Amino acid sequence: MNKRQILQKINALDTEGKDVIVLYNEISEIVAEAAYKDAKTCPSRRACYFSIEFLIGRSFYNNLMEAGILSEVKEILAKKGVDISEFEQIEDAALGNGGLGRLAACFLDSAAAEGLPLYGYGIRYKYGLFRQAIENGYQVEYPDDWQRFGDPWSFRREDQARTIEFADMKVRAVPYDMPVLGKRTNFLRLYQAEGGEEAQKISEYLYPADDTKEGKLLRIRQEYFFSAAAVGELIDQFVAKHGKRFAFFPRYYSIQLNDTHPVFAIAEFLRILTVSYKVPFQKAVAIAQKTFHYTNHTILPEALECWPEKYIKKILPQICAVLKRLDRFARRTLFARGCGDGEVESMAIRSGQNFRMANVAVFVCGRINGVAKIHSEIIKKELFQTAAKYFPERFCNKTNGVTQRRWLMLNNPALSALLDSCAAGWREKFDKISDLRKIEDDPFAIEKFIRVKEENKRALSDYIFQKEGVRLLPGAIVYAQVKRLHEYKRQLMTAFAISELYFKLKRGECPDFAPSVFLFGAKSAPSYFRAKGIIKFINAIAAMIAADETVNQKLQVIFVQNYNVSYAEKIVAGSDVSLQVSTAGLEASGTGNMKFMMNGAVTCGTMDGANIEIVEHAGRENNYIFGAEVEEIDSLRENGYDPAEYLAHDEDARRALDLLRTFPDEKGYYTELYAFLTIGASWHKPDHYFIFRDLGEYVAALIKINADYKDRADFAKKQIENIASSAYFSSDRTIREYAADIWRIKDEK
Ligand code: 26V
Repeated sequence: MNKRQILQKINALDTEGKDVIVLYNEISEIVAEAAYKDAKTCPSRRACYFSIEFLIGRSFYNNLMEAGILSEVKEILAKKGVDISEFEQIEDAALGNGGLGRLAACFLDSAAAEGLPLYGYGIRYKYGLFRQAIENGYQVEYPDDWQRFGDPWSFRREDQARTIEFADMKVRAVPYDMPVLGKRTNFLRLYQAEGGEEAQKISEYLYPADDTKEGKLLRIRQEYFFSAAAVGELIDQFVAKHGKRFAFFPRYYSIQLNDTHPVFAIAEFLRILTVSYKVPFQKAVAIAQKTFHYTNHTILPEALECWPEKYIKKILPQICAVLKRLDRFARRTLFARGCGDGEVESMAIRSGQNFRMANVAVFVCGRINGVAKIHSEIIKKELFQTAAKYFPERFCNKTNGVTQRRWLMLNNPALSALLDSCAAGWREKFDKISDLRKIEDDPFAIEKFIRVKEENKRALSDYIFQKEGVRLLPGAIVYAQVKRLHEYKRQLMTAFAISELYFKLKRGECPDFAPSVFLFGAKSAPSYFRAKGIIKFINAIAAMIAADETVNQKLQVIFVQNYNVSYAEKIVAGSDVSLQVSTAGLEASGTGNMKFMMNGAVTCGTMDGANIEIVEHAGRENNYIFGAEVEEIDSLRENGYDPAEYLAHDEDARRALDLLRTFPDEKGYYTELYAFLTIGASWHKPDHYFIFRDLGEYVAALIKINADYKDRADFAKKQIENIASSAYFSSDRTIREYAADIWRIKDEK
């Protein structure tokens, strides 16, 4: 890419009286066009990342940075009287829900940076993840019309549109390509559904509610739509270049399935090979085995996709036939391998009247991975036990990572500048970040680090003031729990812990308590009753504390609205403590934990997901680990767990729980939560996520942090040690592992 030419064009733009949105589009188009011309589409061998979500966030600053022109453009604009930060009001492509979608975006960024040919395939939703407002303490959802400012980063490829056939309609899949900038320019291809009104609905909303038959059918259509478009395209490309010797297909293409949503790609692949090209079924499966790989991102039973056979039969009869055939083939193969009846059933693709998508992936895919060490072990031991017994060579671990370009260089310029002086070369070679460790013995440099944190906190406070109308308590310790709202992540436990701190402060038990701010950011699925109740509860606690003059200069709770990638960028830079408190065994990895670590927050959390590896690298003594580990949780689950036993010895915990009975409960949320915690509800036992097992230790950890923070320099050392140990959690490392062990692709630049 010719930087000079791009800068000249931007310099030549007339900015006089121009609307910021128009200017945004003009600048973006100049950069996007240059990048798109640079995209190399045909390496000899490539990997394709199929994902129903790509949580990209804002492209503008990131792409300018990747193009190496961010500071120059900033200067050019400043000369013209435009502040580059004005573009912050624009766009934030939220085509994803949370971790899985953001991981996909980090991977594309890292592959481009590493010069690896990795292409993304997904859906171009008209509306991304809903915009959240908190009104009267309740979550309210508004549509996210992310394209309202234009979409200058995408190129519509009408010439490459394809038709996707359902039994009841034909849908056009029109690709939109977004260049992914880096050492090598790759692209992300998102398909938009076009045709009649029903056809368009397929790419209208991210994650439509699937608790009704209509919702399920739409979700199946979405999954098949993009999987079939992408796989069909790759096969056509292969045939055009190499003819019909499909045995060579895996030499040119590796396809990574990001969870089970794109698993229809396997069925479509088998359908095309066997029906259109008459490849024998068994041979087609063998080719698929060398082509497809699967990443699991959750072990929660309710998140494991099962599709009723009758739905698939209705809209995708040929795919239904392929899946049934694959089920018979799998059963035969497994019996021949020596599996018992129970084992075959546990791996069966067709079970009851459903197709189990994870079992399709596990039976076919060459490599299967979890996303953190503990998670990869759990899927072998539990979720896919039989498969791991008979096909151990298929299973591996790929611990997640995050891109330091967005999550450190871009979001934290102050810390980046410090790193430039203390860990020279870290931008090019991220391992060098460990040089920061040197400053742990240099009081002057530590002081500098502390000032960087303060500066980021002030910026965060300004941002929060602008969005929420409140400022952070000055000089406070900032704790953050920002992530999707889910019971297993235990935001409710944090709410109880804060309530206990509040009781203690009121009783005057913590005279030296350093002012503390707890930040929450979380969206709940619109139909997730209990999660919405937890949001309301946190807001009620925030209001109770804010209204109490005896403590409100010591303790503050803020629930930020519409937590998204851009908000995350500010919060991770300005926080001291990262709250990662899931029930051990249930958080596959977490990636927020890594972003906080890189930005110098200590982890206060359980031995779960990647937290375990974080403390392995940064030292348990530099973090605050508490709570039951996975073995204990397993044993409590097996031998009976009764929250009442823990509550009996802990008056403050009882009082915290009782808040659910004292706050007004217009919508019945608290009554249900209270019942769930004490007597159980539906298929959940009382306190299904073991909050009261861990709550006491959680409160103790928070008090310890508060005390340790008094020695600011010593606490800063812990924070610095976390940053210095974060190289392993770069998604550059993760993507290199995928490239070497699974895809066998090389630096093609
Ligand atoms: C999905 C659903 C859907 C239905 C109801 C409950 C439920 C609960 C969890 C999920 C998770 C979807 C998959 C996902 O985003 N997993 C996240 O993937 C991240 C990237 O690997 C990982 O860091 C997170 O630990 C994991 O939760």
